[in-house]
Amino acid sequence: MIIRANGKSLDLNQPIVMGILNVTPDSFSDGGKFNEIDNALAQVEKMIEAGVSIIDIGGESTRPGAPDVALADELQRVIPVIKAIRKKSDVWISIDTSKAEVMKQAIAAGADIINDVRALQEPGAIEVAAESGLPVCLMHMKGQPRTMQNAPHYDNVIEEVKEFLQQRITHCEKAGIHRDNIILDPGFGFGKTVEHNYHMLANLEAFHQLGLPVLAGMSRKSMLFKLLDKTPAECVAASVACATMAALKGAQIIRVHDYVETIDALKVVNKTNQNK
Ligand code: 7PJ
Repeated sequence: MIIRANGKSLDLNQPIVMGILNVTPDSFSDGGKFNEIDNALAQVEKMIEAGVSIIDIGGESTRPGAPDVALADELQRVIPVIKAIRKKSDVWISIDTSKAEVMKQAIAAGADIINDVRALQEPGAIEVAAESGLPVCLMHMKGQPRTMQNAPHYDNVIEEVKEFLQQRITHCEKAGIHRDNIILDPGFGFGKTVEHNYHMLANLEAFHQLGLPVLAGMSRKSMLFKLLDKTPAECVAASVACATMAALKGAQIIRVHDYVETIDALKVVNKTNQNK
């Protein structure tokens, strides 16, 4: 499998790393300040050097319990950063947003992938994505971030997530998004208990039945820090274990905070796979 955007192509025949860029503004700013942009550029340079394939930039916290973020705030956090990266590098950039206007401005600033935890269900999003011709990542979420962890229930989490993703694929294709431009994500931690998350990881192969690339994001999430009774930052080794398992189960894109450690682990996975 291969994805293409803006004259570039990305080979998905070996698992690649999507590195999470932290652009949360400091407490005295709404984002876009010089020192914040400088810090983002320094992080990106290190990520590229280490072998990260995609830089994921998000200005909306979708962590459990997080409040909604206003459009103006989200724009101010991400657009100057995307512009600054694009001035220096043609690295793949994904924009982690659900808002059509953020997508539009991010694309104009040089983003390559639309990564939407709401799977293009917000007003105007599917149209912007279709118009752009860019790859999109459709993620499953049950509920909304503020309340999604309040006793989520499924009769069969794998089947229900697959069913949702299949419906979104159909909607996207009807809206003019080419099937080759769709990436799927079961949405670890988004309206799922610890048990649901491990059931999805244990059965990750099931999502490949939809015939599209799979993205997995488990880095520092509650399925790890609740299990281990640690803080998210203490879950580096556990996050790498998840990335390794996801790669062994065929996930094409792994979204992580700890890119140095994850890239080492994936090199070992790839070397092993080449010796089958
Ligand atoms: C994900 C994401 C994920 C995709 C976040 C966090 C929450 N996008 N954005 N998949 N998670 N595609 O990193 O803890 O799992 S934000």
